[in-house]
Order: sequence, then structure tokens, then C-alpha cells
Amino acid sequence: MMNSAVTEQNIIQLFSRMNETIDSAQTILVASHIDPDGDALGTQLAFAAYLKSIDKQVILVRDGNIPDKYLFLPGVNEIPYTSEEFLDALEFDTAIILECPDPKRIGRTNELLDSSVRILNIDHHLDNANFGAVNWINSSASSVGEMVYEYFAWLGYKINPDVATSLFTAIMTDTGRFRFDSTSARTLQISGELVASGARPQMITDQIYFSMQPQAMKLVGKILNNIEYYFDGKLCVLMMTDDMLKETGASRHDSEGIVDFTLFTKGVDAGLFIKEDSENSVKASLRSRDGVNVASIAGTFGGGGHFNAAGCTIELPIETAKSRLLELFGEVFNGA
Ligand SMILES: [Mn+2]
Repeated sequence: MMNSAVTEQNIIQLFSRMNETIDSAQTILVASHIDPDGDALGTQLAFAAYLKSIDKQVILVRDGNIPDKYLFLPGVNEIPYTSEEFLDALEFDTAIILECPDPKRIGRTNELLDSSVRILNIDHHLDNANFGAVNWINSSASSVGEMVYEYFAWLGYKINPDVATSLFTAIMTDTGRFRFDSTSARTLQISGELVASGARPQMITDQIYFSMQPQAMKLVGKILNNIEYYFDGKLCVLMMTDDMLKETGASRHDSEGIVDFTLFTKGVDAGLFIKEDSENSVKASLRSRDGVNVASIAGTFGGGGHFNAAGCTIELPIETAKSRLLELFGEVFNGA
């Protein structure tokens, strides 16, 4: 973590080691987590552009669909899906793994990370397992996008408008549009530099937040219609059932971002969005304001994330999962 414990000297040493590792590499895999988000895709694309600019062979991979709202990102259509045939033909000596607390998070490509592969691990998650040959973990960074910018700045790499667009997207989405507590003066300085380098905030914001399909809007309506409050209005709960998807014709990834609604109410300190995955499995997204550590609640179920934003999978029917989560929030709000 690049806090006060990590001196300027340390970070320069770290950047030098990253640079040496990249310099000596032939073919570099650039991977991020399954079901990629803005920070994952943005930093993958930015890193790939940089590596190509220094004549490295680059392999991008993704495990999971790219949400439609990110299809405007320059080059995003060239990130291949990790099909079996694709993986069979894959060879690389170095892997840059972005935004993954654990290498398993990259999905199936993880199977190819044997001991011959040098791993550069770049992440801002608190619970990163330091699995790389070089580990750069900065849990006070707003996003991996911000970290990648710092590295590029140290290198003196001149950022073009495409790379600026990718990194701005990474930072903006991971800060909830510059709203989360992780948004520092440096976050905004960097974002300003990216605008100066050609990122267009209005275009990017419109593409990501104001391009919803009608069925997705109808899904939002159904979910909000069943909004619930607990613990004197301190916890807001939203649920998405399979029936809601069927009734609206929306798909699972249309639910991305709906968790944000859980913190829109005055007096709410924590939010919970529970999505039914199957009869006996749900995904829960947890959000909070300052004082509530939702990472620890998610951790109870084997999940994780950040203090104010976390997630987990619970192998229980949706109503049972909700009760279990409410018990844990009860310990927070009613005092354990
Ligand atoms: Mn991130």
C-alpha cells in the first residue's frame, strides 16, 4: 500500500522492478478479473497500448461478457474471450494481472500461470494475496486506473486520447463518478491530466450512465418498487429476482449499477442489493457510507472487497440469504 509507510524511494524501486520485468519480457499477458468492469477493461486497454508502443507482444484476455456500456472503449472489441481453443494456443512468459486480489479471479487463464510465468500484480484491494513476482498493492488508490497513470507518468509515457479515455473510464467508474471517499486530490489531478490528454468527460459519462435500454429501466422500476428499509432507516435493501428479469426481458448484466440506489436515501448508512442467481444461490452487493465496514460482512460469506463496497456469493435461497445478511447488519446497527 502506497501510504506513509511506503516512501518515495520504495515506489521508485518498485517501478524500476516493474520496468525491468517488462523490459525482459517477450510476450505479455494482460489480464483482469472475470465479468470485467470499467477499471478492469480501462486498465487492460491502457496497459496493452503502452506495451505495444514499446514493441512488446501483447495478449489480452477476458472471462465474461463486456457490458454494452463499455463497448465504446477504444480497442475493447479486440479483447478475445478465453475459449478452450484460444487457451490451448496461448503462450506467454510474463503476466500483468490488474485488479485481482487472487489470480483465480482472472478466470480460466489462471490455469496457464505456471512457475515459468513472471507475474506483475497491480491492485488496490485490501485483501490482495501478493501472488506476483512483483506486487504493487495500493489500497488507498481510488482505482487501478489511477495507479497505472502514476506508473506511466514515472515512465514518461505520453498518453494519447485513446489511453486517456480508457484510464478516465477506469477512475470515474471506480470512484462512483468521483464520489467515493477514495477520491483524493490526486485522483482529480490525474483525471484533469487525462482530460488534457484527450479524454472527454461528457461522452464517457453518457456512454456509461445514460445509455440504458428500456428493459433495463423497467427492471430498475421493479426493483425500486420493492425497496425496503431496516434498522430505523439506516439500511436500504433492494432485491432482484429471476421473475423480475423474465417480466421485463432484462438480462442479468442490466442490473449493474442498481446497487447505487441503495445509498440514495437520506439517513441510510448502508445498502444491500441481493440478486437471485438460481434457486439456491444469490450474489450480494454491499455498500456503505463512512462508518460501516461492509467488507467484513461480505467476508463472512467468503466474499470481499473494500470497506465501503464489497460483494459475496451466498449458496442459499434468496429469502434465507437476506435473513442471514440482516442478522449481520443488525450486529452493526443494534450493537453486537
Ligand atoms: Mn478497481
